[in-house]
Formats: sequence, C-alpha cells, structure tokens
Amino acid sequence: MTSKQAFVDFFPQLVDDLIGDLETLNAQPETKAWVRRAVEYNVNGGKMNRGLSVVDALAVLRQQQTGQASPLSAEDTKRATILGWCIELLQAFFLISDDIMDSSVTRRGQPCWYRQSEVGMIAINDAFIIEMMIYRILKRYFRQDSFYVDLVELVQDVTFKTEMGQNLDLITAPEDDVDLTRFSMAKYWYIVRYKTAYYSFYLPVAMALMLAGVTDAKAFQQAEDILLTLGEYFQAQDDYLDCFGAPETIGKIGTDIEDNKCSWLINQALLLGSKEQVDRLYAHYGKRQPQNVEAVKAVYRELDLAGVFTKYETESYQAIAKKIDASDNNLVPHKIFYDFMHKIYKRTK
Ligand code: DMA
Ligand code: MG
Ligand code: MG
Ligand code: MG
Repeated sequence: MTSKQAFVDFFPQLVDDLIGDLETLNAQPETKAWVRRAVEYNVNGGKMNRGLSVVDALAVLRQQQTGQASPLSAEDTKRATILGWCIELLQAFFLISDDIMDSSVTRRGQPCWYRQSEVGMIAINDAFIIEMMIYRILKRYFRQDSFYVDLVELVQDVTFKTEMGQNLDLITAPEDDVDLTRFSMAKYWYIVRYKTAYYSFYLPVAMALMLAGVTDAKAFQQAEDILLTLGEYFQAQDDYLDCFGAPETIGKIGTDIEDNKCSWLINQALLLGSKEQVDRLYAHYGKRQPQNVEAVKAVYRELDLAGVFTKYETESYQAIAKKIDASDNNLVPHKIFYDFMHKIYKRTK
C-alpha cells in the first residue's frame, strides 16, 4: 500500500473519533450529523501534500537515526498520520474562512462550503469547530508525550502567523479602493511567508522533528529557514495558477484580479509594464465585471507573464537547491526538503 492510501484510509476512523468525542458534550444528533458533514465536505478532497509530508519527513528522520532504509513502524506511522490530519483540519479551517473573505465560488471542484444554501454564515462557526478539533486530537493522542506543550504551542504559533498574513493580504486589497501603489514585492513576500509558508511547509516538518524526538533548536531553525523559501515559491505558483491555471484542474475559480489582491502577477506587471499598460491596470484591476478582468489578463499576456513565471520557477528551484545543499545534512536531512520540493515543482494544480 502506498503511504498516501494508508493516510487516506485513516480518515474515516478519525472522523468517527471526532464525532464520538461530541458525546462528551451530550451533542444533539443533528449537531453530530452537521459536524460530520462539515468535516467530510471540507477536510477531504485536497492533495494532502501537507499532511502526507509529516509521514514522509518522519520516515526520512528515522532512516537517518537508525542508519537503515526500513519502513516506518506501525506506531510511528499512526502518530505521523494523526498529526498530518491535524494539518489537514487546520487547512480546512483556513480555507472555509478564506473562501468567505475572498468571495470565492468553488474549492476542490465543488461549491465553497459557505455557498451551500443551508450553510451560509454558519460556515464561520464550522471553521471554529474544525479548528478546535485539532486540539482535541492532540490532547487525546499526545497528552502523555514530553513534547505535548511544545506541539500545542507550535500549532497555535503557526495559526497566529497565518492569521497575520491573512490580515495583510486582506487589508492590502480593500474592495472598491484600488490603489496599486500599495503593492510591492517586499510586501508580497511578507504576506505569503505568513499566510502560507508557515502552516503549509514549516509546520509538517516541525511536527515530524518533534515525533522523531529532535529537541535541538538549530534543527528547527534550519528547517524554518529553508521551508519558508519553499512556501513562498508555492504561493507564487498559487497566484500564477489563479489566472493561468485551468479551473477544472485546480478545482477553484480564480478571484485575485476581482479581489484586488496583491498577487505575484500584478506585482510583476507593475514592475515590467509601460506607462500605458500600468494605466490600463489602474483602470481595470479590482473590478468584478468580466470585461475588466479580461483587460487585466490582456496586459498579463502582453508582458508574457507566463514566460516570466517559468523563468522564476527555474531560478527559484536553483536558489532553493543551493540553500538546501549549503545546510547541515546531519541536523535535518536534505532529502526531507527535496522530497517536499519535488511534490510541488512545476505543479499544475
Ligand atoms: C491562501 O491564500 C492562504 C490561506 C491561509 C488559505 P489564497 O486566498 O490565495 O488561497 P486560495 O487561492 O486557495 O483561495
Ligand atoms: Mg482565497
Ligand atoms: Mg485569500
Ligand atoms: Mg490563491
């Protein structure tokens, strides 16, 4: 069985655990049914790169510790799988909220949760419930571990950072107030580091380090340093795909132009465009009408931003590889970073 299949197969048991846990609150049957549906609708169906990376990273760490290429023990697999699903729950909590705030339409090939007619703004509370499930799982399975407090604080800290990133992402993109001078690549890298890189890239590896019993702060520091760069690259891809990706493939309809977002593409267009092209961006960015969106995309095409992006991808790969190679393989095995990188390099979804 592939590690992905084993990971996926664990999900129904996890959901049963989570719903069973509601018994302790004497939850009504309709609450249990609602929460089950919210979890199944929002936690399933993603690529699961984040969750699977906990398992994959722990396998590499154990191989380094034992000097043997043996597979993970059943116990290690289970613990890494549980933490991996905690990240997938965290992701669901962020996405439910993100889709409301971004006025998005689809996610993972289905309507966004808040767009379901019987859900609407109840989705906000569903996001909170899903977030708290993480801590109930951590308590249930890791309360006895020496690193329990560190683990809880890690998840809290990473969540807080994500929220700070989301804050800047949103206040830099006010509705009906398009001012492209607010944008810059410097601001862009801050936003993406906080809103995406910490929880998507640093968190899975930091969890695996804890499971492997690593306590050296230098190992966590090295992982953070490299993984944030990888996360920045990943969000630049997300921004590229928002405009140039196929909705059927990426499972969502792009909204960055309509939403007035400080995205990788608009920042590049502002850097590369002529005065006339920038004027057109000012006239059409951040508006909901399809003809405005089309006018912005026309400028992107004139500037060959798809080609500019391909070049950025290659350079980014080289820069990240250089960073990995310069780091201490004994502290954190390079393979962890390369495995992660190869999951996302030149992705189309
Ligand atoms: C994603 O930003 C960040 C979080 C914390 C979900 P985004 O709005 O670009 O994501 P997506 O394109 O998936 O809506
Ligand atoms: Mg969004
Ligand atoms: Mg967003
Ligand atoms: Mg996006």
